Amino acid sequence: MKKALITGITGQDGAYLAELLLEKGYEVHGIKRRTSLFNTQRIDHMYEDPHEKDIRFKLHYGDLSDSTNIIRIIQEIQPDEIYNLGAMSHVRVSFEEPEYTAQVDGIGTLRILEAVRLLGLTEKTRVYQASTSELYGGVQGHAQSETTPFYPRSPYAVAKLYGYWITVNYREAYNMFACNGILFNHESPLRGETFVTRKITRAVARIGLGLQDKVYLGNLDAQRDWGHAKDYVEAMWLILQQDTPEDFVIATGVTTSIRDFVKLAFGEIGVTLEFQREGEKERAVVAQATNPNYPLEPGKEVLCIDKRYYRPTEVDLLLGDPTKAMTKLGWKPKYDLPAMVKEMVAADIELFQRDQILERSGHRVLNYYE
Ligand code: NDP
Ligand code: GDR
Repeated sequence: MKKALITGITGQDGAYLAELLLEKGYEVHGIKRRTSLFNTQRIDHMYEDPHEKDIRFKLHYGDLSDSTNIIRIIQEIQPDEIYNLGAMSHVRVSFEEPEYTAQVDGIGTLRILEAVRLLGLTEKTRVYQASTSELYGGVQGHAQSETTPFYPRSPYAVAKLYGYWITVNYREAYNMFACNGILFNHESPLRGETFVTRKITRAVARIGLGLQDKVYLGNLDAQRDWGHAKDYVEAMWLILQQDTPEDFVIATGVTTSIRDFVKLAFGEIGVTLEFQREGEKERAVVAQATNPNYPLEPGKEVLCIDKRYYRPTEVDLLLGDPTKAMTKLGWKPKYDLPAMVKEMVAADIELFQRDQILERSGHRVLNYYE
């Protein structure tokens, strides 16, 4: 039985990847951080009582900022594959926590690679590094591929640039099977609530159900190449199953603005929007609402801009060229954007219908607008 270790197992990708590897018969180990409240909601359905025998899903306390802990865990597990998904993954927050981001996203990657080397596992253990389209940042004007030069535009992207190159360096210096997946944005109902897609689908559900008045967003002109996390974790696994270690861009090859994502998401509850601009200010109001379950009044303001969500340096457009992955890995996404938006809005409606019931029976339901 193959053993895999996943850092970031409590995150969106960690949860989908753990599911995939369990399905494939792996013993799955994950590193979770100690938090004052439980942080395992995304993986609770896979939980197995550690007191039982022969369990295939095991969690270990750990943190990418602590090398001794990383070395101990890797020594204990002797994994065949490590997926380094743990990161401070929010681009805007990285401007507020630049040093921590560098520690975890940059040096954290080194800690994993160096642990494998020190423990004499370079021939046994394959390493996947979660690299990102943010590496391209300021490179605009054409589809970004494995040969496009990088131009990071945030502390997050600069930290990930180190992670990318240290992975390439360990591959070349020590002949390790260490690979970068340069993944473009990927989303799902498990996406963190403060990333723009999930923030929008949550808001659509809540506004439709009468639980929220409007949503505040930042730059609506940015364009992203959005795929589904379920498709993308499959690519991670494929990257580590090849005969030779290589880096791959994983993307859909289609880019969409935030504004168009908003329109698609509101479309899911039968609401058409009119975007209005007055000088620098932009807002969106309901033009038409056709679904009687979500009876929003025409003219109701549902979206405003808050400059707080702008970034000191923005990445205006990301568009990936997944030709290499499609040809060499045989990878092909199953979801397109409309199908993914449909799934995300439906999941948030289900989630907030539960909140509606709780609210109606007198419970206070928390809402985060960030
Ligand atoms: P999430 O933010 O959902 O998950 C991040 C994970 O990292 C969580 O499990 C988090 O733990 C963990 N983590 C954070 N800090 C530390 C730390 N100091 N030590 C150990 N673990 C830590 O991210 P995604 O699942 O979306 O992304 C997975 C990886 O892929 C990340 O590295 C991200 O940067 C990268 N990536 C993501 C893309 C995307 O579009 N989703 C695109 C390209 C790359 P906790 O739950 O406790 O917070
Ligand atoms: P990104 O994702 O920065 O691409 O990083 P995010 O969803 O945060 O932003 C995408 C774009 O939307 C614009 N935007 C807003 N963003 C947020 N979060 N909140 C808002 O209110 C808002 N309004 C507009 C942003 O300016 C940006 O242009 C994600 C993360 O998963 C990274 O870890 C990963 O590496 C990259 O994708 C690929």
